[in-house]
Amino acid sequence: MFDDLSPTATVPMVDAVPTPFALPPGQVALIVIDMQRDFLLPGGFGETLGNDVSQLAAVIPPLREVLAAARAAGMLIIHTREGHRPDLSDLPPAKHRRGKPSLRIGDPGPYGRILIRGEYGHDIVDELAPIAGEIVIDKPGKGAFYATDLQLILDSHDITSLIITGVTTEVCVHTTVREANDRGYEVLVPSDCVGSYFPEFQRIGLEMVAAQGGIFGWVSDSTRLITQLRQLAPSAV
Ligand code: C5J
Repeated sequence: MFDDLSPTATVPMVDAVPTPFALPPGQVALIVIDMQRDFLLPGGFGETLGNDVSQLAAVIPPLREVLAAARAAGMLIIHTREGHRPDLSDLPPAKHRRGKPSLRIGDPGPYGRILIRGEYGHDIVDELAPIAGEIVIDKPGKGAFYATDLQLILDSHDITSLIITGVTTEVCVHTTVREANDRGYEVLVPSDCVGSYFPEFQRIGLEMVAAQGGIFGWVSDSTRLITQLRQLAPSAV
């Protein structure tokens, strides 16, 4: 599946499909999409909708390792959380009407009001909690660029390439990958660091990213990515 390649001295190259993916030093950011308790925890909102949350929980260990390697490399790290203001003033009626009538955004859920900022369920799981210096973007939509200052933050840091991780593969990850691609960013998706409640959506979602010569971006995995992230760490120079 992956091409053999020789890393260059200055720009680590991640073994990926359809071609190796460059990690230009200082120009890559790690984006962690919506690793929130509402989506991931047993007994949470995701599970109450009938989803198998173990499919998403499997993302946590490899993503934790990628996060640690990105931190060691001094990379810009951005976490997102999908959610809305307590008064629902940023919730379009069309989005509010979606889902089961008994469990809509803003309703009381197992971990507080569903997808409402400030509630326990809206926050990021403990294993991947942001640390000081990392950016947290609260987004009202599926894409991380929509109605947020993500583009401004990336421009301010001279970022050209993104490693996009998180959940769910076919919804918020895919929307963000597509938004980023249209804005001219090169995007890598590590396959085991994104997750879907539906195995077929996971497989097809990843295939869609790298299809047609990388129509939306590149796909690799955490092991291959971490090997090259280590080349970026100050101690490796
Ligand atoms: C969904 C997301 N699935 N973060 N949100 O509604 O993918």
